[in-house]
Amino acid sequence: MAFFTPQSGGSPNADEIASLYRIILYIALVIFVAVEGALGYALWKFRARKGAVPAQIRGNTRLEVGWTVGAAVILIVLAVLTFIKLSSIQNPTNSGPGGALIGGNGVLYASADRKLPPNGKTLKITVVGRQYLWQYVYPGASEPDGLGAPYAYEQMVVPTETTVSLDVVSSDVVHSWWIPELGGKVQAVPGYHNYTWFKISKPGVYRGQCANLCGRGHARMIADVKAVPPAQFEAWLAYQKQLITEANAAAKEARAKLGKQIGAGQVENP
Ligand SMILES: [Cu+2]
Repeated sequence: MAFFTPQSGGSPNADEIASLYRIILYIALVIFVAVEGALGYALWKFRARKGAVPAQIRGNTRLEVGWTVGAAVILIVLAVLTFIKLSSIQNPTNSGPGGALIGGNGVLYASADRKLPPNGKTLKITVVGRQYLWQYVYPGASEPDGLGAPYAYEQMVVPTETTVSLDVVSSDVVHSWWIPELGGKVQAVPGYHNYTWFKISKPGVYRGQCANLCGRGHARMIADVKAVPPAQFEAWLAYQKQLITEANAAAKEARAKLGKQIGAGQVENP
């Protein structure tokens, strides 16, 4: 049945989407079989026979009221089920007991601008879509204006058992963030912030790609989320910070060198 249903297994919201899909699929299957069965039976039972004159029926109020009310009841049931499931799809749950240290290590952040789990703590990552690459900006900026934050491209590394909330934005055109096993698509629209979340219990790599045709390089705009134990995540994040610090130092040195060579801002006469 997995072929007919959405991918799931990576995060609770994706599992809820898949189970809602299944409930609707099974109800629809029962209706489909009943309707097609009745149609087939009527075709066979009342097929044309020589000399037979079919019954001439003009309407059946009870039957017509019956299938109108029946269809309405089915729709109401589906709508109620959907709204019941919707909250567990949209609202994040708390991090698990084995998640990245609950309070104290500086990677869990409260936030006022998105849906939060009951305890208010999530690891907040900004997902920036651009032609043709996904960038992930982590908390931990070294400067107040947000500069110096650790970041990564294409592969997002996250701690297991930790509620991760994503702030999805775009720096050029509309892209769509989608890792099927971790939940539904989220559009990255210039000038807007869209939010989603996931919580991965099994370490591993969850693959996806941009799901919105965004230009010539769209097919190459792949993404994956690598879930690792929290300790490994901390080490990875520290290493990213170190790389940025080193690159900044090297850039400063190179600038100083260039400045000495021809004198800063000077241009030779033609
Ligand atoms: Cu794209």
